Amino acid sequence: MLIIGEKINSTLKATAKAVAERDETALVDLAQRQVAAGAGMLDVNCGTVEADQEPEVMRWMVKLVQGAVNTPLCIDSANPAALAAGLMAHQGKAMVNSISGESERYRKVLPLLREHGASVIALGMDDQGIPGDGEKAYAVGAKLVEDLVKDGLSLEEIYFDPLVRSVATSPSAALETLDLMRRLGASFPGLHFASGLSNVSYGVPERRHLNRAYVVLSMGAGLDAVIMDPFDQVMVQLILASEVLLEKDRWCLRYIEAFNQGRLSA
Ligand code: THG
Repeated sequence: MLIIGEKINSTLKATAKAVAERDETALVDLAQRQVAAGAGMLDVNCGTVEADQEPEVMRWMVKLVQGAVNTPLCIDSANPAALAAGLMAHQGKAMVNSISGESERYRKVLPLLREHGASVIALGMDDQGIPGDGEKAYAVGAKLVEDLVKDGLSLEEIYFDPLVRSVATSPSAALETLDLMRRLGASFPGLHFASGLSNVSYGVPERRHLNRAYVVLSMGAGLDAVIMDPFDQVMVQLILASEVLLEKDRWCLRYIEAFNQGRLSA
């Protein structure tokens, strides 16, 4: 499971402050602590700065974070110019968050992926928005994956995000997402799946329990990347345990490594 740490995102108040003040110490600390907590990749998003400054701030953040940790970055922006600046500054194979089946987004992001050899999170939506029913969601997802492969990406470079809705307003939302991942995974062997957790539990108290159960169930359906708070060590422990049970961590090697680092207690 690829844990993509979500904390270097200026929608978070503390991160917005660090970005606004160009506080390198605070951002380096956030990067290093997320990696120590189990993140294998870090999302970098500075979407709250002025649009005309976003490319320059993204370039600065990518260089700063890559100078502090060895993990690759997930360059996250709604602004293609900021994605381009981040990719230009990035060393090694980056991930882009995100492309989708929306025609303008697709047209603007695809060339960046090809130029920089980046992998990508592909959001399961198109010009009609997020599909409302399972059949439509499969059709939109399959078309997006087929288009990306036709346009030169390999299945291994695509992380499909099924965009789970909240169970508070859609009781079948989690089940539909699991079904979508199973179906797309069967149709496209090698395709990866990524998900954020901010939506599934929206509007429900003590969200962390739902988020943790959702990740475990999703791993059973093929989820292999998650954008999450790595400081939720219970979540990290459940992920490590699920990898053993799903034979993704044969002989418990990573589980025991985490134990030896003292990361399985408490
Ligand atoms: N899929 C993809 N990208 C995504 C998401 C996704 N990017 C955004 C989001 N979902 C993942 N990133 C975050 C970053 C921070 C928080 C949640 C998700 C967060 N928010 C606080 C909270 O929920 O309590 C509120 C802000 C604050 O504390 O200041 O922690 O699904 N492809």
